[in-house]
Amino acid sequence: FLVLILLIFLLPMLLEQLESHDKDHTRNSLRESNLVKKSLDGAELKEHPGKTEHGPISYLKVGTLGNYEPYINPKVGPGEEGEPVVLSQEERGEADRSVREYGFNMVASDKISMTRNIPDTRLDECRYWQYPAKLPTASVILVFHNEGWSTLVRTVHSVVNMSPPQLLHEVVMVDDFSDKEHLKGKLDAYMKKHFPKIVKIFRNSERLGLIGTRTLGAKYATGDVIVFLDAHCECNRNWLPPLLARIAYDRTIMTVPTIDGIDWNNFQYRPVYQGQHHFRGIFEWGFLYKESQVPQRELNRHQHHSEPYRAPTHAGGLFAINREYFFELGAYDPGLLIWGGENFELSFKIWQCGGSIEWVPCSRVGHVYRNHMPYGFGKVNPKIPIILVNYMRVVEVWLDDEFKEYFYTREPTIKGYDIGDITKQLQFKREHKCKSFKWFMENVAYEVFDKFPAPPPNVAWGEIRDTSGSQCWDTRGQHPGAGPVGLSGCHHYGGNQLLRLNVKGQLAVGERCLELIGNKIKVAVCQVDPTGHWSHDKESGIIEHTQMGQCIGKGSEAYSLDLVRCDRHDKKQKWTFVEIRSW
Ligand code: LR7
Ligand code: MN
Repeated sequence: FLVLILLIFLLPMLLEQLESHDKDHTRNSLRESNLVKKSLDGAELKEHPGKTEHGPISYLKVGTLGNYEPYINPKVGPGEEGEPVVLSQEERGEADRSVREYGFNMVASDKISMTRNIPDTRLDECRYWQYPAKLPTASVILVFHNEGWSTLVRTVHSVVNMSPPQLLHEVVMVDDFSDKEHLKGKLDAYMKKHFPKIVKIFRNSERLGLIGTRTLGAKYATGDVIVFLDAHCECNRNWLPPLLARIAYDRTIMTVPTIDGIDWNNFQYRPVYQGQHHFRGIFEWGFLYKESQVPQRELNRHQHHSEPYRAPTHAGGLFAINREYFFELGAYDPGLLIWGGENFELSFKIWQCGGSIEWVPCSRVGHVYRNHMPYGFGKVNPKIPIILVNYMRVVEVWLDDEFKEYFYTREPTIKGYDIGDITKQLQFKREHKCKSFKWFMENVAYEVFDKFPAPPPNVAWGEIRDTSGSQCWDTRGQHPGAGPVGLSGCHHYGGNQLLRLNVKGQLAVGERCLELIGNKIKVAVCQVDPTGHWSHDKESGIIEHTQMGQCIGKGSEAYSLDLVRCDRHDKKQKWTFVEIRSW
């Protein structure tokens, strides 16, 4: 009887083995697109015999197709199959509190199994790719600062469950000086119990920020490839081999998975996109990260829709890179602080110094986008956002002079700021004979100018103050098309009160422009052809909408701005641009 039971259990695996020998010869070299032409019915792949009740994964389909397809038992429970979690009315209060503390709803997350199933969001094609059985090993690095318990722990489970064991060298967790109790002894004990061999925990003795902590994690790691993930991710089917395969082919390729969304409130797992169009990472001239459809010029290089494609940059958090290559590049610039801009630094460095970045459609990982950022950055100079300082370091090292100006036109307040020593970075660039930013723009990021043309030089910028000097134009954080721009007390911090008028007559705030809609000034998406209708007369102070032949004056209602008949002597129409450089 026992033998019979055993046989029932083992039979599928034996069959699998036979099948794998049979199909081995179809494995192509990596150099060519290695999609299996022989039709393998999708259903055949999905249908696994031998369901067991022993947890989510009953057996692993490794080596057969070179496509790691863990058999996943269907489960029922909150959040299973990536469905949204529904909370009761009584749970709302605690849920809201957790959102304030973590930027996501931990009450919802806590209800979900650590090993929940998520939908396979890959393109159908992805199931037919062959990956070599021998690939470099991966150290998955998770840095974290005051993360919630279940989101962090679920990330670890999902990495371990969804990675072929022979390829997952270790999971390196680096605690960036968290002060939450659950991230101390409890975390150590949990990992020791569940993943005694594979998970290693390190702790910073001071807050280094995510950038410095990632570099440290890379130093602790001993696998061939380092794979960074945020500490609130869920890996999807066969996420790892496609990332490693390209690095195995060329160690100077950095690979980026396709990032699906996980809702911060109900933890629903949503594919970022499905079907026809691929997207890739670009930027505008203030270095806000953007994604846009992959241009035809890149698509022309490919045979198959699900092939990895080149991208100028990436969001920052989730990527794989050969560990030694990462250090040959000097890791991240150690002068970058806490958060932001590191994605551009690494991307420009890689591309300009001979490497490349590829986005991999067949590798999918879910990321919980926060509702808000729950942690502070500390104070370097309270008046200057750390991110701007980081951007400026990247700009000063990697951009050519003409492109640097685009950045300073867009972010005039930072120009001239002392960003510290960048001689090491510049020396690296020289010694490695890295290519110019112009080369990068022409050969890699060539669609950027179509979307974000060079910003015309500013004729005036700063706060726009009234005659009393205490009231300033303020977008009040309005989104395009929403409520009107008005006045509020001048705060001298820039942000929503920092306006720029350029030679083309555009009046801009950050990446947005101000347009007259009806008779109100509203925030709008800037036109790609950078022309506008605004002018400012320094002497009289009038701001005119030249097309309408009318001016902007203090409105009838308090703190409002109205379109009025131009009068050079009207105090209500007298505006002064006051530049702010406050360090
Ligand atoms: O001081 C800190 N120390 C840390 O260790 C601050 C954060 N962290 C940890 C944190 O716990 C998390 O694990 O660093 C990781 C990233 O921080 P998040 O999740 O708060 O950042 P984010 O997802 O809002 O922001 C994106 O941009 C960052 C800064 O440039 C990083 O590159 C993030 O990794 C990046 N996230 C992604 O790319 C995920 C996908 C899409 C987006 C946006
Ligand atoms: Mn994140």
